[in-house]
Amino acid sequence: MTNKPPSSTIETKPKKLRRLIESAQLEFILEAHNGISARIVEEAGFSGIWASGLAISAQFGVRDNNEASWTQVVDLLEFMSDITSIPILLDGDTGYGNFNNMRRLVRKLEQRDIAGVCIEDKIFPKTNSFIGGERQPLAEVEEFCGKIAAGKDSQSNDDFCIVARVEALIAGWDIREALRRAEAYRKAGADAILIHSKLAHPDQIVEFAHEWANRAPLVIVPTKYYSTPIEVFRKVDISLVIWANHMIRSAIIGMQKTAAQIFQNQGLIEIEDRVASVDEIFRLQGADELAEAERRYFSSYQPDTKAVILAAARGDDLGDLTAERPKAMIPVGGTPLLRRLVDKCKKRGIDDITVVAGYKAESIDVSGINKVINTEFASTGELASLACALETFTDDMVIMYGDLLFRSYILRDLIENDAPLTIVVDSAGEEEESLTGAKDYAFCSEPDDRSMWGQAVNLQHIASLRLVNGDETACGRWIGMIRVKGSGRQWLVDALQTLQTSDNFAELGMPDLLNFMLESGREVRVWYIHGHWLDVNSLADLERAGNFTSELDP
Ligand code: SPV
Ligand code: MG
Repeated sequence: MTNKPPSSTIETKPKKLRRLIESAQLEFILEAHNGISARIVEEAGFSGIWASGLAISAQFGVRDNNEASWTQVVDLLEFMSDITSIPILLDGDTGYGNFNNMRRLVRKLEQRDIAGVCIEDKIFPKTNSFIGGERQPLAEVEEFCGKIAAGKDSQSNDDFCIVARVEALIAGWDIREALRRAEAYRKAGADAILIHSKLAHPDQIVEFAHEWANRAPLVIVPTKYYSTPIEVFRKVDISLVIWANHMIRSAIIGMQKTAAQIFQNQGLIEIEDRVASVDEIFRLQGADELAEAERRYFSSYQPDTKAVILAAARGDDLGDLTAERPKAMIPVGGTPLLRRLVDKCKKRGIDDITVVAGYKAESIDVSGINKVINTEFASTGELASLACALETFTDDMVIMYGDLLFRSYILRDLIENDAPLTIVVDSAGEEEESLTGAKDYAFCSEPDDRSMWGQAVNLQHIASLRLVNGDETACGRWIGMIRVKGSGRQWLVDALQTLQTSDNFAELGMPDLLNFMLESGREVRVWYIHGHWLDVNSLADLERAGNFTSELDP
């Protein structure tokens, strides 16, 4: 499905079918009746597909009497052909009419990249050969020869194959009549002869093949003489065996069992392990290829970013407001902070959101999240909460505090960063700052040069004081957002696991994690912003938050 070789090196489907039919060894093709069964046949290793009239009509739920129109059949074939690279030989019944209908059929099949068609010498509308075969009249030999010739004359690819199917033995005629017809059809241009028999043993086929003596490739359908060893067919130089209906028959048994069991049990527990997983369906449909293509072609594609939100803290400075809920659940402008945060994530295509809850975890009833709980929230800090989400870490995620309010572009721009670790630093001055609460000052390799977009700046450390050593000044505040990409995940996991073994792990916060990684030689990128966010640590912050939400983007 991906990375197609240059068209000049591809063997066409008609050529592949011709090779199968004309090869010196016995070949096999298997029935399929829709896109997914065709894919399964190819995956099993078959070199060709029989688009069976019986199976296709059955999957439509109609009889094998030309009840499905030929255009309905051709439409279905298109799905089968699109999802496979092996050739499809259509069971074209009688050609759906006279020579003229046959001409149009061949042209339409070639347009769908169908490799060949088999037509049988009966009268439209036909009946399946195993239903009262003797009562079915055969076509006039001359008329059928005209149909073959018309088909051959209208094909544009020389390799397109027309197989002429002799129904004389099915209709109760003898070998002589079958041979007479086969020879006429060969002379009319048929690429191969399908000789059909409904006996439980292969005697008619063997006798026919002896008499035929390889004048043209022979094709057989051993549905009724299924117990015949393959060697028998080889010995009489059969070219192609069609296993004509076994995919639809196995599907029917599978579906009947499943339906009965689910009906009886009124539940799925017994059936789950006996049916294909939905992931297997996605695989067969080629979901991976689409995901790849989206990355390549779809400009508004959002990568599979996930989010981890830390919301275990009560928010002690908020007094009674957090008596019954953590601060992440405090409403701002009528909507809890966490709801706003989750909505922001979803708006950016981040749907896989893990929230680490702790204090009053049960009050976090925001839909669209996976909740994990830090049961030790009362005696531990941010890193212990983050460690609770360790299992959910991926190569593409964002970690955030649960009390953040920010303009949407901040998250959008952060996600665009492909460095292993990127943090958002607000370079705005004191006027933008929270009035209380811990401030995580970021000391960076360069101050924010606001004239440059996306300058490469690294974090040097995070501290709770703006000034250190009397002269070193922070370049801004870390807002509590980290972007993790690719190897950044492993850096994070390694650091967390190492810190987990230290005695003071319970006291550690996110700045300690960042500083530890920096000390271990990891590079942490800085993405500067200038205002447009706040966090909620106090009643004063909450008041500002109320004002801020009215400025927020919709
Ligand atoms: C079919 O598969 O539809 C065939 C083969 O025509 S048989 O059913 O054996 O006639
Ligand atoms: Mg048929």
